[in-house]
Amino acid sequence: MKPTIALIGGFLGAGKTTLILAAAELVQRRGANVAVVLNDQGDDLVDTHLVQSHCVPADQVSGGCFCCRFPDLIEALDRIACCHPEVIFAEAVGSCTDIVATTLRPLLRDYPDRFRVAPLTVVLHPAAPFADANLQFLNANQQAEADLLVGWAPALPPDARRVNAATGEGVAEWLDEILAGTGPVAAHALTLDYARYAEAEASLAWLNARVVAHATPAISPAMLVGPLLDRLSATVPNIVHLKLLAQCDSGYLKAALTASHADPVVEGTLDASPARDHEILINVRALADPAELQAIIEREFARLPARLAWQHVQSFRPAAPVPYRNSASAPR
Ligand SMILES: Nc1nc2c(ncn2[C@@H]2O[C@H](COP(=O)(O)OP(=O)(O)OP(=O)(O)O)[C@@H](O)[C@H]2O)c(=O)[nH]1
Ligand SMILES: [Mg+2]
Repeated sequence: MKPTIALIGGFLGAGKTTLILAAAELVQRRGANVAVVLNDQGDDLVDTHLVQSHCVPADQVSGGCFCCRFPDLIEALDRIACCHPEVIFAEAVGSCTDIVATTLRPLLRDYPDRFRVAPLTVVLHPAAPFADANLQFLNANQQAEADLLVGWAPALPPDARRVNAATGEGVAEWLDEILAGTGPVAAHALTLDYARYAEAEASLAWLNARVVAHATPAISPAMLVGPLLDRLSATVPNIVHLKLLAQCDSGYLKAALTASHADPVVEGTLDASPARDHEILINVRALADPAELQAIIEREFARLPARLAWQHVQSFRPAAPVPYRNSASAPR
């Protein structure tokens, strides 16, 4: 049987991964195989490691969004086929839009024998609409192309349904609907000004890094990164979404900040015992200068009670999006 690809869009920090994890667990409980393909402008994705730590097979498309890296998406789907998934959730980059024209319709048109395609679900960010014009441009276009709008904020627009992955409310009903194959798919293609789109994405600084921390004496992940998160919340300007994953032999800890000066939301093995060696992944999206952002991150990490080895760090503004395909073009 052909696997169903369910694309999940929505703004940075809206709750895409959280919803996918809740839905993936439900699919597994129903006895079916599930897999996830993540997507980012950079490498070393917190989300990919988080999904794998929940025992869900995951692959990723990095270095650009699904639209610009469409062949990489197909390759990721080829690789993940070895897990025989019946359902594949694909999480779009949180700054990405025009997914219907550049990803969903090409999948429908060019791969009808390989995949079923579910309606495009867009998760509403609880803080939207945004005061910042660039963020709101991206957010508004993402919402405009949704087949289904879901959200978990206390107040939702009339055309959105309540789906709260944290409590489970509405998740099974939403999953049944997107897997039923009865609703419209890729029904709302945008007419998008790509110069404006590029400008809006480039207002963001994007930092992905992987650091190995060796602590003497040994320290628990919570004790290692707790104070770091407080300092990052206080010093990183205009955070849009900051994600951090600290892993060691005794467990992992994942933390998220969806605004500067906010309290981090933490999950994982909160009582993991002390360890000497920790691997820390950090992904930050902020309205900031990339060089300044990197300097702040390196300065705050340097205060950790551990010897650090930076494995990889990249800090940049997303490049102008150039879709590989769109619904009007002939296959290349
Ligand atoms: N109560 C509640 N909180 C949620 C829900 N979904 C997400 N959150 C919160 O929002 C934060 C961000 O969620 P993610 O799932 O990482 O958001 P995302 O859209 O995948 O973010 P990016 O991948 O960075 O674009 C989480 O750390 C949670 O605190 C939800 O359904 N209910
Ligand atoms: Mg995510």
